[in-house]
Amino acid sequence: MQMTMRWFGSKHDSVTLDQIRQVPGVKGVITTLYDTVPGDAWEVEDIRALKAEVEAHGLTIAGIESVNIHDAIKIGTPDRDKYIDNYITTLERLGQEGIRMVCYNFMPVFDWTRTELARKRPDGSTVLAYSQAAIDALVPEKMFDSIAGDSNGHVMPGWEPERMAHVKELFEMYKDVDNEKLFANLKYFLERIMPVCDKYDINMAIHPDDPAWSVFGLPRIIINKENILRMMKMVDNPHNGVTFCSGSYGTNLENDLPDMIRSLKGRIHFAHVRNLKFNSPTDFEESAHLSSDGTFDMYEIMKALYDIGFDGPIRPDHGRMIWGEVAMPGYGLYDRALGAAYLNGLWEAIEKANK
Ligand SMILES: [Mn+2]
Repeated sequence: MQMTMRWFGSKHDSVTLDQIRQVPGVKGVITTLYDTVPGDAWEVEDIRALKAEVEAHGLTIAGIESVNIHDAIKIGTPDRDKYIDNYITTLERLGQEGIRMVCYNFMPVFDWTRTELARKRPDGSTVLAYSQAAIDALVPEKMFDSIAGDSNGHVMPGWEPERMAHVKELFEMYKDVDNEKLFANLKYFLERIMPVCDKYDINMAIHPDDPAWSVFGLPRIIINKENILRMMKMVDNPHNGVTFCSGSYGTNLENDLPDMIRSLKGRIHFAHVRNLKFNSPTDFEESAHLSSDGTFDMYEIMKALYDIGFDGPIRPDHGRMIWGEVAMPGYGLYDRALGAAYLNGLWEAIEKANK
């Protein structure tokens, strides 16, 4: 595996490349062109400038998170091909710059959903949290305000104001899209992009839906083992793979994370590893990465990745906000650095125990 950290670009991130470079074992970043709009083709000069900036700081781009998918593609509207053509152009340009892993998601309207961005824990740290009861008491249009009002002035990934201004319209556009239709639209998209992925050896890594169940009645398909195996089989190409995100699949306690990892051998192209602490099956918060601070056995998760020969980029995921840091919720430097060090330690121990 290759340890990385997510970086949103110098215009948007409070964490610098120089800081990331000093985290032991981190040689690469996962980044994106944060100012692009879903559906547009990325400009060659912008990709080159991003790459040059990262490399000037002694790091490499280990992959892109994310190239977002235009709603027309997810809904399957008649003009979707235009947006898929643009997506293919972006992949081509990334491939030509040597970028081999692209993360994306296929969630309607909302990206990940949390009901609190700064829930206070007993030790004074704050974390992102989710409570189904809070969701049930909320109308979708209010969701954006609650996310935006709590984000320390940052635009949260997947919660861009331009899209969220049209939440009501988006809900209307998705009204005939059920799980089957969403699967069919995903298949259509994947079949069209696989040739360019084959040509440039680009691994597509779909991020799971978070939480792993329907929110506000919207369809959700990338939620469990059965569905991801279905997705692998419906476009059976090694470049059609997944981002294994323990914190997203883990929202559903029925998902056996190490078992899911083992069933995806050869198709996990990117890993997000973090822990959750459950207060009830429908109320959880993002804990420190350490096993004993949350609900998951992080050793078993890393061991499963080791056992399937995982060699792609991995990153610590959302961290707690600690030590007075002010940053994008989930994306401060300190707790993610602790997470990276811990995951590196687990990996070294697993590696040596297996020699
Ligand atoms: Mn994730």
